[in-house]
Formats: sequence, structure tokens, C-alpha cells
Amino acid sequence: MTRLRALDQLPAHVARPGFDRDAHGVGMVHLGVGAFHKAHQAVYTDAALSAAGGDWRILGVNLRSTTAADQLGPQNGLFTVVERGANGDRARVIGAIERACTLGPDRAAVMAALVAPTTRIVSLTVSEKGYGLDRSGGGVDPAHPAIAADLVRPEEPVGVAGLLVRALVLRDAAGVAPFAVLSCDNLPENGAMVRALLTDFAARTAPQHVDFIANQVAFPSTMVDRITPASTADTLARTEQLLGCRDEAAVETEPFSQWVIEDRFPGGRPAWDAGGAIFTDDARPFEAMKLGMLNGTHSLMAYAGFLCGHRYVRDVMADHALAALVRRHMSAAAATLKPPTGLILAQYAADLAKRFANPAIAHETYQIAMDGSQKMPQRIFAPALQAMERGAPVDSFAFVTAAWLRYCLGRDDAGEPYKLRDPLEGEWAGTAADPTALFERGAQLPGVMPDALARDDAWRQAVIARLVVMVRDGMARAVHTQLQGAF
Ligand code: CS2
Repeated sequence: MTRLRALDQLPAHVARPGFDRDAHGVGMVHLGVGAFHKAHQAVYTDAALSAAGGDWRILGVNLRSTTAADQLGPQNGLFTVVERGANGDRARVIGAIERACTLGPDRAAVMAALVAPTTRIVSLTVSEKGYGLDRSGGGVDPAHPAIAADLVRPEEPVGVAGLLVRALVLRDAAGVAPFAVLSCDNLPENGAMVRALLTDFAARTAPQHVDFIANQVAFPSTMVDRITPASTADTLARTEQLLGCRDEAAVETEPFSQWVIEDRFPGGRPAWDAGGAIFTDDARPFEAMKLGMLNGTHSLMAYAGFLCGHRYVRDVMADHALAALVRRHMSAAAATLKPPTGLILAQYAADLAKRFANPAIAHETYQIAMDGSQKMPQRIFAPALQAMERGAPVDSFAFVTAAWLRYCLGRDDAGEPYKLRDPLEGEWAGTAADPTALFERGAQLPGVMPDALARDDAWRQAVIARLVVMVRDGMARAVHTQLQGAF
């Protein structure tokens, strides 16, 4: 089967870039070229290039994985996004990525792009755990493997903070204006977070450049949203049918997409609004809404759903008891929020329920369950604290917390073991299936459960009561007890 490589080989029904790829230079470097970047920022950038042009193509960089480079290399950077929804499947080939490479073998090219004056934005999707953040104090976690390595050898960085600081130091020394840093991960105030990270890393390795990084680099915060499961053999087979050729880099995603961005780009930016992006002065209300209502509910579906034997999110939505808890959780999260201007939270919740139930999207609960220790703080604990401060009920947050702790035992209700896939996986080794011990272990993980929750008696009792039923009678029983309000 021929491989995707050029646009003129595509059938007419496949959408394609509306710009001449060779006529546009690289203006962005993106760290973390995975399915989400390809289905989200790359699509918006493609629309921006089609509508308004500019030298805004993307150099994709992965720190360790060679997958994107291996898949996109033979395809001249082209790949397909298949949108799967009620109106069937729609394929669109994206041309915004010039090429993808891997830091190890391509270090010289990556550094050259990062210091080039033409690179005006560096965007990131490296996942919550990729940054090496100290979750309790802000700044860097010196125990994070990449941070530890880069503190010792800052001139040959292997991690996110080390690489960005190195590039900014070289720019400062050469008198080159900085690039804007755009974190596109599901972390609250992701711009401020990455600013604190880089400033702290610089204070430890290049103190004379701290001022440049803290005061001259723009760190706009952003909210990103598009449900994008990991690609599978089915994704590639489906794409092959639509394209008539083979695309090893194809991704599938839902029709919905949202991007809210703080408009602070001193060196300019692509016309992402052409693809539907919303520019704002303050992304925080959007981030809080999405983290609490979408991602928090996802975590509920992941832990409770996985342990009830549901492989996909859509199966969770077909389980009436769980679907009812999903709706309740969205309401509980909504009650902690100030709605972003122009949005109605009840409508947002109703739209989310439809998105979760999309029968064409095979989004694995096990995929979402990954890295719970990095996701729970902003998705569940922050809104739980808000609810507590307002005197609102915390029972839905306590239920998700109990489900996560139960999941961290690493075996399902039938005793089948699974891997947690969490950077703190080792902390759980040997934990007994004892509700109090599980709560204590979770409460003691560094930087995960805020003290104000961990030390609150009512919270502790609410979580432990749910764990008692989950451990003794299984997750399905706990779901019903929660639904009946019987805890
Ligand atoms: C999910 C997110 O895997 C997860 O943790 O909650 O990746 C989610 O699908 C996206 O944020 C949707 O925009």
C-alpha cells in the first residue's frame, strides 16, 4: 500500500491544507508531538496558515520518543485527522508540521531552531508529569529525573525546563528577543506555572538570566479541549479506507474542539482564530470550568468505570447508574465555578454528556486513569476545597477520591493485577487493602492532596466510608450506594 506523502495523491473528499506548504517557514517549535497536538494545535495552525498565511509552520520535537519522527518522516510531515461523529467520518490532511524530530539524535537542529530569531513561539504538550513541577511549592522538583539530570548538566539538557532555559539563556546572551512559551497541558494557570518553573530552574543554573526569563518572556495561559484517544490499528485501517493510502501517523478525534488563549505574543502569532480559537485576557475561568467539569468527570469515569469493567468512556455513559453519577459530578463541579462570560454551565454539562457518549470514539478508561497523582489535585482536590469553603456538599469529590485510591491498589475486583502507570506508582507497593491505610497513603503523597483536605475530619470520613464499600463489596455496589445517597 502506498504511503501518504503528497497532497495530489488524495481523493477529492479528503480536506487538505489551503496553503502552499513550501512557501511558509517555521515560526513555532512544539514539544510533545502526540495525538493531542496533532488533533488540536496543529489543526488550528493549519487553518491559520490557510486563512492568513505567515511563517508559522511547526517544528515538532519529542524529548525521547522517536515515534513521531519515524511516522512523519516518510510522509513529508503530512498526517490525517479523522473526525468521528454523528455525521460519519471526515478526513482532513494537515500540513502545518514541517517535520518532527527527537532531541537526542537531532540536538543540534533542535537547539538551532530554539535560538533562531524566526522562532517566536514554543508550545508544549508534555503532560502533567513532564514538567518536573514541585506541586506543593511551585518551581522545580529536584527529584524529577529530567530536572535532576539538567541541574547537573544544564548545557546539555534532556528535560522541558532545562531545554527551554538553555534556549532562552542563549537568546539573551546573543541579544535575540525571546519566544513566547505556550503550555497546552491541563494544568491550572499553565502560563504562570511554566513561568515559575523556568524562573526557578534559571535561578539554580543561570542566575544572571532570571530577570530576562521572568520579565521579558510572555507565558500566556490557555485552555485546550478535544477528546483524542490514542491511535490504534483500527484508526490506521479506517484512515487507509478514507485516503486510499497508508498513514502511520493518523489520529482520530471528536468533531468538537475548543481553544481559549490569552493573547500575549510579543513576536506575533498565527491567526488561530481562523480555526475557531477564542482570544481572551484571562483564561482562568475557562480552565477551571474545563478541569473541574470535563477532566474531573473523566477521572470519575476512569477509576469507577474501569473498576466496574467498562473499557471505554462511552460504555460508562451507557451504564445508567454511572451516567447519573457523571451528571451529578458535573453539577457539583459547576457549583464551585464562576461561569466564563457568555457560557451557561448547565448547557456545557449537557454538551459534555453528549461528547462522552459519542459511540464513534473509543476512549479507554485505562488511558485516562494514567498519572492520577498528577491529575487529581487540579481536577478533584481544588474544586473539593472550593466546595468545602462554600459549605457545599463534597460527596462527589470524596467518591472520586475513594475510587482513585481503590484503583491505586493495582488489582480489580476479581483480583486481576494491572499497572497504575503513574510516576508515584512505587509509593503504592505493598499497601494493604485497608480503607484507612489507603487514605493515609494517598494523603501522604508529596504535593498531591492539600493539607486542608487531608486534615479535615469530615473529608477523611467521607472518603474512608466510600473506600470501605469499594474494598469490601466492589465498585459496582459502591456506585449504587453513592447513587442512593446512602453513605
Ligand atoms: C483526559 C484528557 O486523559 C485524560 O486525562 O481527561 O486527556 C481529556 O480527554 C482532554 O483534556 C480533553 O480535552
